[in-house]
Amino acid sequence: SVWKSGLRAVETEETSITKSIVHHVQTTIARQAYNIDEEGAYRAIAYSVRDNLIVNWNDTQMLYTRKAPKRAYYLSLEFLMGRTLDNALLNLGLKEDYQKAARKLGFEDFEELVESERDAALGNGGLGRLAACYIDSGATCELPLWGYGLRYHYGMFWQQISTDGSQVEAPDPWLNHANPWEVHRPDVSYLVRFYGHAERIGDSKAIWSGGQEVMAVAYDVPIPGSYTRNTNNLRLWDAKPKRGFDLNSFNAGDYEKAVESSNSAEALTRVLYPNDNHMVGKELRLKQQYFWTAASLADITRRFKQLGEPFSKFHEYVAIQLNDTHPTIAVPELMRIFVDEEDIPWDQAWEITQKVFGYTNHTVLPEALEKWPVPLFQHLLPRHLQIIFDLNHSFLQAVEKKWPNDRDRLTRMSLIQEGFPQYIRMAYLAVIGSHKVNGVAELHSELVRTTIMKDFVDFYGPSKFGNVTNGITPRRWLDQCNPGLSSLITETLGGDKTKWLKDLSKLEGLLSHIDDPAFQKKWADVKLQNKQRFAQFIEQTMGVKLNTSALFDVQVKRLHEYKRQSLNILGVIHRYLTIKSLNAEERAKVVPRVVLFGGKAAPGYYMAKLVIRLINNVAKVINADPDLQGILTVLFVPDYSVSVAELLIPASDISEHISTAGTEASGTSNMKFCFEDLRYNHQYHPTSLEERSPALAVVCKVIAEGRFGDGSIYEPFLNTIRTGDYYLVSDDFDSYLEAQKMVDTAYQDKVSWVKKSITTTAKMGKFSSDRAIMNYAEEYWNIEPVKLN
Ligand code: 26W
Repeated sequence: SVWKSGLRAVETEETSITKSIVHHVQTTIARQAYNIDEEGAYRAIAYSVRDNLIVNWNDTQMLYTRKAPKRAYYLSLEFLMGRTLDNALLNLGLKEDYQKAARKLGFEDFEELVESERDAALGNGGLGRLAACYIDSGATCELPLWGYGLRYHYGMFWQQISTDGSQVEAPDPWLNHANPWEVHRPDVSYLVRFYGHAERIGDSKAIWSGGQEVMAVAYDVPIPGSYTRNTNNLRLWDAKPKRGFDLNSFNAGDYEKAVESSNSAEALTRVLYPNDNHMVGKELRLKQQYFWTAASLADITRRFKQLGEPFSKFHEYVAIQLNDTHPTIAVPELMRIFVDEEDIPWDQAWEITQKVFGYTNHTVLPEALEKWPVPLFQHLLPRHLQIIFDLNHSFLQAVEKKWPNDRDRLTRMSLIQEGFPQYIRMAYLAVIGSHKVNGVAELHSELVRTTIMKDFVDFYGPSKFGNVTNGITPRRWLDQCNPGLSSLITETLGGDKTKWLKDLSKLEGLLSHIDDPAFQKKWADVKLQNKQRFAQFIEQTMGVKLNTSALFDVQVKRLHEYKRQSLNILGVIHRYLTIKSLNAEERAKVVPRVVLFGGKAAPGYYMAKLVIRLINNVAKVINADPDLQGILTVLFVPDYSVSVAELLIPASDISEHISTAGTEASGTSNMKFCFEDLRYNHQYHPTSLEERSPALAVVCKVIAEGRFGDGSIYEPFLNTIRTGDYYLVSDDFDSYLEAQKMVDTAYQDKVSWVKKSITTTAKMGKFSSDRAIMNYAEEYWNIEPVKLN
């Protein structure tokens, strides 16, 4: 087979793979090989694969230590990894061998074993999944790149749908099952301080003492590259009380209080905050941010010190990327380490700090921009507040020098938003602390430059503000989740999968086959098989049968008003009413559709949850109506996750990206579907709904009248459209329906549809996260590949 020779694995030969699995059955999970269920088999296989990863991980880290190249660190509060086994096997090129070994042990259906793994759902949506794609690409491109995050004991909540159609949240205790993919490192630990007091000594230094200390302990997750031995590290921090429990309280005879204090330390990494694109100012969230950032910087500086180089060279060995503003406290924290702990003069410390950090902005929505109240900072991080005020002072002096007597500008640009209380603007702190700021798509980066950061572009000049268009990993999102398409591509492009999988621009080679009817047929067959695979999953989990010759129309993403799932479901109701008004003969001509929704709403987001409820109740009515059988089916797929996406996306014909113009920073699932955005120009009309869109007025009336259950439930939602209509649903409704008609027409021409599909895939090369990560490496981090042989 393709690529065994490069692997200095513990066991690679088929017989030794079997041996290694049996070994883990008998020792690691302590069972008998003849008496093992699927979950046990999965775990034994996982431990066997992990042995290979760890050998490669060790060799990679030794190489990095020996060569001492500049390294980059990706600080992200979220890593939405999904499952690991299948991905690791494919990256190692060992999937077939393990499949055979599993068969020998009596497990015929390998996919079933793979599916007994739980998702690592340590992220909300786009930002977290992007981080996961980027560390895959970092390893594949052989870059010395580590991720730093938090080891949440509860990942993204489990979404259930109650009988009335509403979202109900349940916890996701994913670590209750053993996690073979992490390595606990009790020897890698740091104390992180909170509260206490900061006492200035001299004009820039201070001593911060007292308060609470919490222990950060490392858990390492090996990240294998694809068809390379390079294996990088994702280091996740877990919180532990400084000593098992508070000894003072214990000695004072207060056992309960002692245990309580240990509880409060562990609460730090208890749960992922389930808010996406919406800032909620919880103290515990700020504690998470500082805990993770401080531990990561302590680890990074300790590694730097082992090089024996002076701190004046820190930025020649270290680049740190801030994934949104969540880790921005790293800026004053690095200053604190330099100035207070390493005795570096303030100005020099600031120069180095700015060279180290880069900041990526992922949203321009005002409600998502992080601002923390000054009193909270004063209480929790008194030394950092001093540093921020000092930085702000000299920054505003520089602004004043450039634009004398421009008070408005000073107010606008200050790190501190005035008021009662004052707030710290984290995005501004990230900008002044970084050498480079970027948005995540051309249009988004332009909006960053011309709107939220305009004053800063004027101050620093435009070269500080760049763009890195997001990307997705073709390993997970093509090869792994769509094996049928992957094989077809490989056979069409000359038989070596690694060629296109590691250089996605090679997909353009498909275009020369686009007129070949045999190729078109195979392409369409793959889609049909993917629809059948998905339909089977839906029948098993939801008991609904899907018409696999229908057009599969998908909108999967977090529920948010700006993303306008509302526009979609209102359009579905319009379609339903239209079909109902047709006679049988006309109905037979309608292009059949399966409309699929998926996504979670933040638990406190009332309007988003109301839209979920509406979608489910519309689905109930439509799916139960015999007139619509096989013509229109609507489903809300519960608990949308990475693993559900892997089944659903390959089955789709179109994907809807219908957010209000300028609100979606990039979108990355659009790349997974390879279908274009539908974007329009909007205008605000202060006129009645009937005037703006008679068609929408009818739809709203039907909802209000109770066609989908008690209409009064939906009044608050209907009112957002009738009055104000901030998200311009009524402005776009008619042209949205027009676009949907065009889709129906286009779908009827099967050959041209398949050709569109082939073209879309062929031109996806740019959207590989390999291209994106190399862009960061070259233009933002100045790091180079270090290949392990
Ligand atoms: C503080 C609360 C909070 C939490 C998460 C604010 C903002 C966020 C994220 C930055 C939101 C997010 O995931 N943004 C998405 O980032 C993706 C990756 O760049 C983009 O593709 C999406 O368009 C953007 O919404």
